[in-house]
Amino acid sequence: MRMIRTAAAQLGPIQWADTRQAVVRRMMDLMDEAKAADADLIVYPELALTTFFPRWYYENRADADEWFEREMPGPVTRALFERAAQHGMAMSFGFAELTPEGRHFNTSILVDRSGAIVGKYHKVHLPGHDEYDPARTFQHLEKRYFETGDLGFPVWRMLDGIIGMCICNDRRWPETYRVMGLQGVEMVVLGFNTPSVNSQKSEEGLAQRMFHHKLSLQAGAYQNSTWVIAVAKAGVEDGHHLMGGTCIVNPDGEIVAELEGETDGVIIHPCDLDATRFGKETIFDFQRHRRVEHYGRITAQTGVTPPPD
Ligand code: ING
Repeated sequence: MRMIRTAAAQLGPIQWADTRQAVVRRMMDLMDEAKAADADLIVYPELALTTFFPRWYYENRADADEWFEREMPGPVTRALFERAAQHGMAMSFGFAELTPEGRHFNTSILVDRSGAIVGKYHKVHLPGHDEYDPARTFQHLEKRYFETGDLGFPVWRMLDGIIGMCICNDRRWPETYRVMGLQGVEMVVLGFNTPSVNSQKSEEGLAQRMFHHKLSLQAGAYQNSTWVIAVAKAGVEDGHHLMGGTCIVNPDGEIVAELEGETDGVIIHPCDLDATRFGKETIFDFQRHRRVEHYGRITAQTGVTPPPD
């Protein structure tokens, strides 16, 4: 058995006015709670250090740079890395990254037990729009503030297994899991900030959102025989409601742990990486069963090409 005692550490709302220092203190409290339960790895949400600022429109995009981190660890987050190293706990969290070259990404990192950053991911599937859209009940401007991820979907050997990352909207796209599945991924960790209502379809509320969220996680886990750890930033941020749904999904696609509520909280589950073996060696033995000669459209075209009339 290759066991990773995994902590999914949900954050409740982060208001515009909340400082990064206050958020890091909350993250450290959750880390201490996870340590008390002997967790080996702690997973935090997407954009864990700030409010979900892409809901706000900035005429001048540079004005949104206040929400970005220019170094990681930086002056405020260093305490979190030090606490993780003290605990000997690996961690993953998301943040807005402004690189020295001036590039903007919705980023997540993978940090080993010594506090060293061993992996970085830049969000590929950016939902929403890049100009102000008056037709929407609220804005979702990730395409305005972030570039499309440029690192693909890498995986890393860590904690005696193969671990990959994705971020929020990525979880809705089967390609995300499959590209990592084709690298042998045994655990996918992800954070999300998901509005509880659809800004373009007001009748689509929380129940439907939660159904699609879990459907996406469970399918990705099952179809690639991998663990999936999904962690919410939840609750009402300056009047905007983000849904919860933090959960741990096993390689059979079953939700084995779920955190109720929309506040700071942590759930722990012993994830046996060897539980991925049966699926990878039987029904989803890609080498034996996949027929790539028929999959050309998946990478040859972006949009839909319907049949001739
Ligand atoms: N948030 C949402 C998500 O993918 C969204 C945006 C919600 C898109 C529901 C489509 C449907 O969970 C982020 N941050 O991607």
